[in-house]
Amino acid sequence: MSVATHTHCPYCALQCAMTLTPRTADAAIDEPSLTVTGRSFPTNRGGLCKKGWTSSILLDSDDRIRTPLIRDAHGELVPSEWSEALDLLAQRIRALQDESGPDSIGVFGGGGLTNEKAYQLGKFARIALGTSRIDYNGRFCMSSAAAAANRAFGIDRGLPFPLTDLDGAKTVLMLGSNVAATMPPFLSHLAGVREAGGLIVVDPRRSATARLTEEGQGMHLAPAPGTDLELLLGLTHIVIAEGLFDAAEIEAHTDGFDDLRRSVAAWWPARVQQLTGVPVRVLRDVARRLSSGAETFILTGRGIEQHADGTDTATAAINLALILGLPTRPGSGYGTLTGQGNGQGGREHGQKCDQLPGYRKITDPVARAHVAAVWGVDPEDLPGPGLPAVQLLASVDEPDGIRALLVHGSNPVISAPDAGAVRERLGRLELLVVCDFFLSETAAMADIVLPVTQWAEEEGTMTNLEGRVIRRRRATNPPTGVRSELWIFAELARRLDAPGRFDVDPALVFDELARASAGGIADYSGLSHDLLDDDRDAYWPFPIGSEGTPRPLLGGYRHPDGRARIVAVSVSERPESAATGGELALITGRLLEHYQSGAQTRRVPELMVARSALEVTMHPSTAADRGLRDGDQATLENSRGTVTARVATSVEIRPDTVFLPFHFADAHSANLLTNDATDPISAMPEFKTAIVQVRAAAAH
Ligand SMILES: Nc1nc2c(c(=O)[nH]1)N[C@H]1C(S)=C(S)[C@@H](COP(=O)(O)OP(=O)(O)OC[C@H]3O[C@@H](n4cnc5c(=O)[nH]c(N)nc54)[C@H](O)[C@@H]3O)O[C@H]1N2
Ligand SMILES: Nc1nc2c(c(=O)[nH]1)N[C@H]1C(S)=C(S)[C@@H](COP(=O)(O)OP(=O)(O)OC[C@H]3O[C@@H](n4cnc5c(=O)[nH]c(N)nc54)[C@H](O)[C@@H]3O)O[C@H]1N2
Ligand code: SF4
Ligand SMILES: [Mo]
Repeated sequence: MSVATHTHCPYCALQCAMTLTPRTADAAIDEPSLTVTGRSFPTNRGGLCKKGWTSSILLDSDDRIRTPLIRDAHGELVPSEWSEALDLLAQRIRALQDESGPDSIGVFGGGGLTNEKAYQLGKFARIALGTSRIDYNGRFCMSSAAAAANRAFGIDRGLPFPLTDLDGAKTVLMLGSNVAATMPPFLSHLAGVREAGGLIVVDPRRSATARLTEEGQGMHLAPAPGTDLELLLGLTHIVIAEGLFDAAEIEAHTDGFDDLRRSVAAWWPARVQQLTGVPVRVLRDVARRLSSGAETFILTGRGIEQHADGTDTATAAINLALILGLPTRPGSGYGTLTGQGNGQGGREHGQKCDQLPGYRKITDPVARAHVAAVWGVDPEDLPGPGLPAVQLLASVDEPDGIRALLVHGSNPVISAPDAGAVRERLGRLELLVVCDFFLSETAAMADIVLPVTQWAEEEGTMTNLEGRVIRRRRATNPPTGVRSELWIFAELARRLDAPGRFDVDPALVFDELARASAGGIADYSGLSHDLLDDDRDAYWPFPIGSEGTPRPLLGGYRHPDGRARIVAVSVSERPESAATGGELALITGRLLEHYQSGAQTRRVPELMVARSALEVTMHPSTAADRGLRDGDQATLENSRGTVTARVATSVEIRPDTVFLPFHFADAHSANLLTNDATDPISAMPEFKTAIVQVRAAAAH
């Protein structure tokens, strides 16, 4: 292939548009075989971050797995033929299921899979394996925001408006999101609000995004970690007490305001200041600014969502937006910033344990009948709801739990909470199968590893953070020995005598997905690969004959009665209580240079030069109290694990808080310290705050 290919970045949900061009004949031999250039598109406006620029390097990486690997009698992973690996896998699945039933096999998917792969994985689990035990890493990512949006609006489309709507904003409240590091080209959409002095960032750290509020461009609020719910209840209290809400909108389009009013009555500003550390004056300024009537957005990120009360915190943000009338006001809005490349599509097509394609509920008889008809099976044969991610992984230890796990697009040994326990559990599985391009830390533990195609080697679709469905295009041939996941599903389905079709051509799988989604909340039935090939603005819902829906809430909320639900929420006890005796709150998050578990970006030399080792950010006074200085090695410890990191002192973090990114492995893995307590509604784990002791590392 010699022509330029228009596609999108393999990493995050901004899905920046890029062009891939084959290396010219006179290029240096160490140049990647495909050159990346940014492409003009409404979301990224030609911009890319470092990860995007360097993404094509991994296509040529020497680290790629090029044959299936099977663990031999000596415990070594050895290369095998595809037929041998697939025969063995099918035979072991059958044996386990004969003994312990279909639910003995678990499936763990990912929000980076294309819509086609995510759909086919859900179908494969339900009708080829017949298991209910499927969930995915989006549980760690978007589940709290999704649960809150479904409950309030009757639809979970992360941003229910195009990103370009933000360009005209006068006020943007960003809660727990650090887009300057996590989606750099996004910043072009914040230029207007910064100019207007209205960017308000809520983060216990002075993050790169919080710094954008300097020089009169906005405000940075640094509440104590995990007190965002208190903060939001306090802001809502002020809006109600000062009569700043939109009474007509509340009356016309929402239910539940009276409960909300009662529930925030006791959240006086002084009390909120005491709990969060945010001054009353600032709380009042923010509440008034949000109520000014100008173009205003409330946006949430993982900082407020990845908590054991994440759904309620996201709900509190939505309630505030609802009483200000933002979601239905053109030029204003509420949204959550979806993270993974296909974090939006990945949560619509059936990877979730309680879900069928089209964002349908697996417990709904009508949904079951519709999807079963598309799949050519009896609705009675579809399993019921399974277990969400943390509980799915924990079930390894239960009598009727999973005995095998198939992993597609995740590296849970690094990215799951309480990762030490997760590693032990995966070690106790009788069969661990990982599909990946690289021997990730999870793949390295597997009994069978199957090498799959990377983004530029396959066709497909992704749904970006705006709910816009875009085309991923093949720009190069995969290395010999590597297969597509769709092919793997088809081959295994055949060996397992599965009913229904398992197409290998992504365009055909998309057509089936479209039919399965028809009439569902996330309706893709009017779309096809052909139709998407001209880069049209295809926002779902996109039923047959429609032009798509860029702003699904402007026509009314999506509950059957067209009204939004204001759900009064209250503060519950934190899984780990306030720091005493020198304990500190550990918050976790991301660095610009690395992506997620780092399985990909730790293999990019340029990114490793920039960031190769784990650093713990702490206040100079916190460091000094422990006899630590910049550059020293520190040990972070709690009942779950121990991590070592280089100390980076910074006045840009609260003295009671330390920060770790979660991209690194072994003794540098932040998740050795995190808590797997989960949100009762979304099953989101408490990634963002854990309690740790910090001391100088023993000298070697
Ligand atoms: N470079 C890079 N970009 C990415 C990714 C990546 O791994 N690397 N991953 C992608 C994915 S999947 C996702 S989900 C998104 C995530 O994107 P973001 O949500 O922007 O990322 P995080 O760094 O996880 O969290 C954001 C901020 O939350 C803050 N925070 C921590 N605890 C709290 C708290 O209790 N309250 C508040 N208010 N803030 C808190 C952290 O200090 C951090 O600055 O990024 C996407 N983009
Ligand atoms: N402490 C802490 N932990 C966190 C978070 C946090 O903020 N703090 N954030 C959480 C969040 S938001 C997320 S999204 C998770 C993400 O964490 P993970 O689920 O571990 O995500 P990745 O590192 O992207 O793992 C993807 C793996 O799949 C491979 N892969 C990529 N594309 C494909 C594909 O198409 N098919 C297959 N088979 N493999 C593929 C990659 O090579 C990589 O090994 O981490 C969560 N963990
Ligand atoms: S912001 Fe996200 S989509 Fe854009 S280049 Fe960076 S990683 Fe890729
Ligand atoms: Mo995520």
